[in-house]
Amino acid sequence: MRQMSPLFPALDSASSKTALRFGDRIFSYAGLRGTAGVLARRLAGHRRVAVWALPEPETAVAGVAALLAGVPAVPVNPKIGERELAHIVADSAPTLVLAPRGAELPGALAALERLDVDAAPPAGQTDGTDRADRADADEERAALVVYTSGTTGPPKGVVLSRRAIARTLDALADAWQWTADDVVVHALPLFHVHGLVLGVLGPLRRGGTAHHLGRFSPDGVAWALAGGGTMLFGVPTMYHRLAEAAGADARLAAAPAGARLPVSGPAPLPLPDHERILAATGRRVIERYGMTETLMNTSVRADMPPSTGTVGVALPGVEVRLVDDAGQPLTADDGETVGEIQVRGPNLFTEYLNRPEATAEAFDGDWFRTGDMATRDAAGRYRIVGRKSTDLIKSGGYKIGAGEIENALLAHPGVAGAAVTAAPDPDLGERIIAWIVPREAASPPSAQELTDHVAGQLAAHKRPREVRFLAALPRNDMGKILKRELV
Ligand code: MCA
Ligand code: AMP
Repeated sequence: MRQMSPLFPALDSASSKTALRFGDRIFSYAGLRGTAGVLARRLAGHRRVAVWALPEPETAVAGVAALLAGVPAVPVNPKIGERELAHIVADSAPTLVLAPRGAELPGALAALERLDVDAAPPAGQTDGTDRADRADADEERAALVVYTSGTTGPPKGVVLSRRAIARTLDALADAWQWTADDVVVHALPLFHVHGLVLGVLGPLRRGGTAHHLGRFSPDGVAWALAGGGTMLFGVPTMYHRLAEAAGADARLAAAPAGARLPVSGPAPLPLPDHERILAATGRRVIERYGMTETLMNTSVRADMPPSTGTVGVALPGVEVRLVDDAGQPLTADDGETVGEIQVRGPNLFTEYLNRPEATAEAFDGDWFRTGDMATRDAAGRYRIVGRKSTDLIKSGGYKIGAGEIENALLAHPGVAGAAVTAAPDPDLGERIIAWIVPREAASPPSAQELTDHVAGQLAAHKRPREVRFLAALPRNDMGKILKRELV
């Protein structure tokens, strides 16, 4: 067993410095240590805990408590649909659910033992003797199980170790010159790596501050950056909306001037948005590239020349290579030769929960196959040009498997055939399009009904934004749907 130093050394300091800020609710390091420490003691002995991941400080407290206790946490999207929730609960088999006091839970979670997360520790329960971290924590121990969409079937649980989290955050600290003085502003969902690991655990590991806005709005971002925010984390849709708003309102444009580093991922930020933000705010957005399975692989560094349009260079400790169709490493660094990105390093996940075959398939030896296609230039910078699979859709910064939506649509009684594709979208990056063959041509279900059906079964962000009806889907001789002919 390899032990590691505490994940959050600053918790030990028990200082009055602000660790977390959610709207008006502020937690100092001392307060967080007390609250999370009390909770951590009550998690002992649990196999895995589900966390009802509302964009509230209780989610951060629950996550920190689980890490302190060494019990893996499964963050759950609070807007999740029934079918997806049933899958996640059955697959991850949590023995407990953590939720803010008073929050209502859907059936599959309500059936579990529940522990309310209080914003403040009950009086008298913090004796100050809790260390901020278990001294015996094994760095390979699972810390989080984060569900991510594949191209087919239900989401897979990605098991992330304490080591992967610590190493990725430390590599980012190096690339972004991220310190205890930084205040990270964001409004990201807390059931994915971006919002939870980078946006909450990241500032806590540095001993800095996470400022969550609860909900994204250009005004909210401008206000938080004018009030001391130094870094901004967002998905491209958020930067697009900021660019639009800043163009129309000089006050908004001036606000981010104090923020030294706006960071974007996990989808490409179009050049016009880069340029509009630079022109309006004088700040250059940098991009980083990661995946749930790999955490962060590459980034534009704070100390390198402008590299707009690239996702920067390999992070310290991460090995990145491009391979050709035959899986042979490419040596070209001409900025033109395209290969699949494979990565190796301490940032990688441990396994897909309960899916040994899927885990094995994801690797070429100890290299993880990302499925992302890219070029590399002489400066070692990667430019992502697309994905290997057309069945992976990136909308609003969420990775969404076409197959999962098709299965949900096919479960609707009015649907005889379904195919899901993506179309470019100026706001969402890609927009989900459902192609439907109705069971009764004369009385097809309405587009709204199908949209609501998907949102109810899966999650609102997986709903089609457009529904198109057809008499038949184009198929090849093998019966496989020819999506190329649809788009
Ligand atoms: C609409 N809504 C519905 C329906 N239609 N609800 C039920 N049924 C319907 N038919 C509701 C939604 O629930 C939501 O409610 C509201 O309408 C808007 O929906 P949404 O699609 O969420 O809004 P949007 O405007 O399209 O969202 C844009 C967004 C969002 C804010 C940018 O896409 C977002 O938060 N993206 C972040 C994704 C992210 O963090 N990705 C990182 C994961 P309400 O009004 O209550 O909200 S990837 C990752 O972690 C990797 C490792 C990485 O590299 O970072
Ligand atoms: P997810 O597993 O949901 O975290 O999505 C990871 C995927 O997002 C990667 O495999 C890439 O396809 C994509 N991605 C992440 N960051 C970027 C970026 N900066 N530019 C383009 N694509 C990105």
